[in-house]
Amino acid sequence: MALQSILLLLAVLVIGTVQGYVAYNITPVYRGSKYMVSKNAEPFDLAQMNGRCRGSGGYLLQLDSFREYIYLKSELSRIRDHSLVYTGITDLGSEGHFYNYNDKKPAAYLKWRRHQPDNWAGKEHCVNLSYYGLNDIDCRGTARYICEIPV
Ligand SMILES: [Ca+2]
Ligand SMILES: [Ca+2]
Repeated sequence: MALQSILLLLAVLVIGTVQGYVAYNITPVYRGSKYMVSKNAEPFDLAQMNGRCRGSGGYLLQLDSFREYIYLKSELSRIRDHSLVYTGITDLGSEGHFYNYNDKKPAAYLKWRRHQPDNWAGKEHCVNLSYYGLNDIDCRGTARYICEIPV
């Protein structure tokens, strides 16, 4: 029994360190979607992270309404996560016109933080979500991200 326990522990450790393994906080289902917030900060890449979300049947977060924004705020608060998470909203290639990376449709709802978006230094084309709202930010930052999974 002890040996089995040790083997199980080893298996968990090995699987946990395999490249590409990502741990998520997963929210309850809300209005037809659940949300997965990655637990670890890492260098962000729009295509790569959206690909991971797609691998789970979803896409990087698209905000559709004030209610969805309020729900996500409360969930981030519940999992004690007040830091920044990248969304799938971007204005890459169309400065000032924000759209969803996954489906390329215009962003349906944008709840900006005060004084944002500012396209600071002319290089902020991704969007992160915090408790205080959205902010445009450099796509090459290091942070976590949030997937939306229709269920
Ligand atoms: Ca921009
Ligand atoms: Ca900004």
